[in-house]
Amino acid sequence: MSSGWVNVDSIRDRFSKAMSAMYQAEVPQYGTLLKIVREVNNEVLSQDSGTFIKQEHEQQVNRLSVERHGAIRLGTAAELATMRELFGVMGMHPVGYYDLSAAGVPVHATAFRPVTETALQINPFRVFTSLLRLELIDNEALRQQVNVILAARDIFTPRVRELIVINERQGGLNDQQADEFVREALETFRWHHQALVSLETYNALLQQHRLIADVVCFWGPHINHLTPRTLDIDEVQKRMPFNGITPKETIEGPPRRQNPILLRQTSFKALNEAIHFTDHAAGTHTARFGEIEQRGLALTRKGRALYDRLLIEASTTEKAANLNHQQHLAQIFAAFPDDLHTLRQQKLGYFRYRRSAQDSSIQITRDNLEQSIANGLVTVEPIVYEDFLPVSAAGIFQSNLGGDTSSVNSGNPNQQDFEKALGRAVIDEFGLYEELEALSLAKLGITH
Ligand code: OOG
Ligand code: NI
Repeated sequence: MSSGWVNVDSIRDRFSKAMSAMYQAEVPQYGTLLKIVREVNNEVLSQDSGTFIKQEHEQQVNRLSVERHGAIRLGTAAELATMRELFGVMGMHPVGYYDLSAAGVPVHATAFRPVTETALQINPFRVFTSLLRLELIDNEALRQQVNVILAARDIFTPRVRELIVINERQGGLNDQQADEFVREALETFRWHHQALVSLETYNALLQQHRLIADVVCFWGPHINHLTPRTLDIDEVQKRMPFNGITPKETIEGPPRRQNPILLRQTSFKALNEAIHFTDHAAGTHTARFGEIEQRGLALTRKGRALYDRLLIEASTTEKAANLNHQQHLAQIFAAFPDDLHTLRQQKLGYFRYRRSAQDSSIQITRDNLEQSIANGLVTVEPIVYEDFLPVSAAGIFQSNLGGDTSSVNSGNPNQQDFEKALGRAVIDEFGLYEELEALSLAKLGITH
């Protein structure tokens, strides 16, 4: 007998869909972007039937149609701790630590996301969640002012706080409570035309750092973008201008490859939106934008080290047009093997192993695994990267913050502080991919 509580994956699915509907209504360009992504994905899927492996084609196409990530920026440790509980109700857990201070953005972050294979398949909704690091701002008076402003706001509705407690006590939510939870949780992510401060304070904070103004001056951490996943990011980037959307110049991440790795991303510029300030002055604020992503193979630590090294090698201070940038990247990334066999042999990425439909009487062992792959008894498929990239994330931040980096120190990670604010340690992403790979081998009967 099931407990009568709604499955957490279903709550996340409802939430992610409600969020997408809200963002489409608030930011019409996001709806246009969804349309282009759907078109391009359908074209890729119809041209290349091998895009996803056959056994799971339907499931994966379904996952693709609901897949998106979002981002929010929080002001205080207490906000982050409650956010952890809120996402926890939906089966989203903090994975990874991202330090963006190196790129001049005074935040550190984690990604709340589902972690099991089944949960990811149902709806992989993730939220990149940053916490402002006031200690990196070299202005004591400003820090105090910000603390006072932030202490006076509550970004959560009283009812969502109650539902978090009810969920904890009951061990779940019933159908009606789940719907109510989704409605109430959504309030935290909504856009507010009404600021928390006067225009004068807003301008003062803006001058210190655009990011601080965005985090501090509003009633809540408005979702600042939602990002659908495309199977061909270069094609979507090309089509954006024909649909009235201006993308940022370069695509972040690795170059286009035969076998995509990690994550490629591009965004379009934020909207300029009318704001009412507490002194009744009218002004505008630029915060919300759109983004697309293409996901590829999850890399092992060794693969990731190679990626990081090549990325540094490719970095220049010159701003290049996307085409030149991509050509330059491609040259340097020629050093990164681009066939699945080599990627696997050199242990650069994680893979999922399965028995194919053929003769099932043969026992598969560690010793005959390669042979079984060679003769088609076992199929191998890349495990998709479910996380983010700090350098790319910094590029996305800067594309809509205007690259204002003046008042910030150089790179300065502090995972311990972040975890103290969060109230737990973040989950190590590599461990999760290792588990997925090991699980697939265990299903074949290979357990060590
Ligand atoms: C978050 C930027 C990072 C990504 O996809 O890398 C991000 C932000 O601008 O708040 O969303
Ligand atoms: Ni993003």
